[in-house]
Amino acid sequence: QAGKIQTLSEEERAHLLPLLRNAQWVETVGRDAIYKEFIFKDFNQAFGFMSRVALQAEKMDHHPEWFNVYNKVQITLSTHDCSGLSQRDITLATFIDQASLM
Ligand code: H2B
Repeated sequence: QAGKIQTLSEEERAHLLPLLRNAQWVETVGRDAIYKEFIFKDFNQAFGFMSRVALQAEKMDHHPEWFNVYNKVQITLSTHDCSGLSQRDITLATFIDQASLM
């Protein structure tokens, strides 16, 4: 219905999930979410990346679940408002991949 965020349809998943997999995002087991691990040169690079993602997440009002140790950042994306994967996760994943290359 209009105005309410929806999980991705089967058709959208069939199209999008292979693209995400190519970009090293994987579907999580037991939960409708996607996951990716990023490795940087050092903590400074990792935290610079996290800062770029944080500003965009706040702009989108869509926030990652993430875990950082030194140069490693593990990210899970899912939409709490619909208890699953939505277009917002795809949009944020695309931004995150770009931000990881800067
Ligand atoms: N982030 C994520 N990942 N999923 C959400 O459903 C979500 C969010 N909802 N950030 C937003 C905030 C909502 O709780 C606020 C009230 O707009």
